[in-house]
Amino acid sequence: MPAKFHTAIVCTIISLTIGACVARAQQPLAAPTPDQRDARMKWWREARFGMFVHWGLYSGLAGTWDGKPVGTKGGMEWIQQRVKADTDTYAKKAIPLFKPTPDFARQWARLAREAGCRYVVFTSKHHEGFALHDSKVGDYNAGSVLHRDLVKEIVEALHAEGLKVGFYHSVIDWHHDQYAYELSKQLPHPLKGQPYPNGQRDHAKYLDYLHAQVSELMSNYGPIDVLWWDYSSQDFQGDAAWRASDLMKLVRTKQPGIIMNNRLFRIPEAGFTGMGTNAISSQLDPKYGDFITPEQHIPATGMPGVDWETCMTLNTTWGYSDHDHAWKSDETLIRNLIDIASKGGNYLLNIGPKGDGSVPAESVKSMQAIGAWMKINGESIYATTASPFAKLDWGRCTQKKLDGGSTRLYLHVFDWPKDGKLVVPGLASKPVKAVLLADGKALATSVENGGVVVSVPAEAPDKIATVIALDIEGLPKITK
Ligand code: H79
Repeated sequence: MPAKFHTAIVCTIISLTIGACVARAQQPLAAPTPDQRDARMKWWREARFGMFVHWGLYSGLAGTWDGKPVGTKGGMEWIQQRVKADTDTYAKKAIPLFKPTPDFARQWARLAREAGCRYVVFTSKHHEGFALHDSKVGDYNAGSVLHRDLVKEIVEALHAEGLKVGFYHSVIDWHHDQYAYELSKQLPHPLKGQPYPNGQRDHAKYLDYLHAQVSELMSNYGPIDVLWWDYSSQDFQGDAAWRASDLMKLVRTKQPGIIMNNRLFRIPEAGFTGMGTNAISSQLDPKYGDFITPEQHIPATGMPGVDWETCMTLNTTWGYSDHDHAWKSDETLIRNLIDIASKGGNYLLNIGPKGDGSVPAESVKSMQAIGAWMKINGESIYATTASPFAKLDWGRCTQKKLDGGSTRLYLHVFDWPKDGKLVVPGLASKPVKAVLLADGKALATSVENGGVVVSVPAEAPDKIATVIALDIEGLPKITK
């Protein structure tokens, strides 16, 4: 073959290949079909209960700055912003206090499994900007500072306990010297209102860094199940703020099965009606994310057709504080989990480990109490769907379809009946059998005007929530 001709063919092949690559890179990822979405959401919809972990440099500071408590309430993961510290001052104080023990991750993983959580979402980077992985595109990360890859340690420990893994990743960044905080009036930054200390900033450079770190996180730790973005404001969101569509495309290309929340955006189509963390709308176009995230708040009703997850603290802070003692009771936590499941949502419950990675004793106790309840009653939570009843005076209900077309209703009783009769009002379906999950004993059922009645023991077997599994014929028929 003449050399010139050969070169021409090679050039054509190269340019066709490059052309195809460019064309592919510019194509938006095809929107998932409903079946594809159902397939990737399946495990998450069945899981119902996850553990959130907020852990970073703020954890060692523990809510104290210059020897004084910064407050007794509220998010101490925001301490850098609360005391208005620039990143160097903050890092100098915080880094010496961040001393992870060798086996901290195993403790988290065991606790999550013991609590009955099916997945764990932890902070790969919070607003402070310190990344827990060994990053090659910066020096403010665990690899550079501690010579450890904490993300790797955590992912391995979670997998060893059979848990699904999620990364919480903050797009807000109080460290990076090109993060142009003046572009948003609404998003927080410790230096807000002050001129940039290093002259003009080029936000595009920060975005390159953000995308590069996310690319590392999506490439180096095997399959990751959740990406939990945090967060956008109405005046700074989406493509303009984060090149969000490209970022989501990058993630999905590397992790085809991952699910992501909606917080790269803050528009009604993406599930937001305003800036409040409870300002949620029950609409979500999947191009903006897979689920919406009411924060510190349980919606009044379910949101059929929209996947949602309430995230909540055990006291009032996400990041560890020595000064926050406002712990929620076991009753509140267990009933919250039930309430959320009865509305078809997930509960992502937070622990804030200390600077050495150990979990506060109060949090261990609470998670274990939930675990003890779940051990007996877990089948009334996992893989259930929302209650068919609009309201039940004595508690909540979840349900599951059984083989053969019947339905199991899980009756979660908060207020035990005094007369030994639990009335399921308006239930017109024929009862088949009823069982107390606490001891597996069968309970008598009868049909009385206005509903099905289950005969129950005089005393509640569980003061917090006793569960009765009531099997009925067919799908639930409810008359009021
Ligand atoms: O990571 C956690 C919070 O730090 C983060 N999202 C959860 C999962 C978050 N960032 N901003 N917001 C939540 C909304 C703003 C909440 C605020 Fe506050 C209430 C800002 C000031 C009062 C909570 C308490 C954060 C700082 C103090």
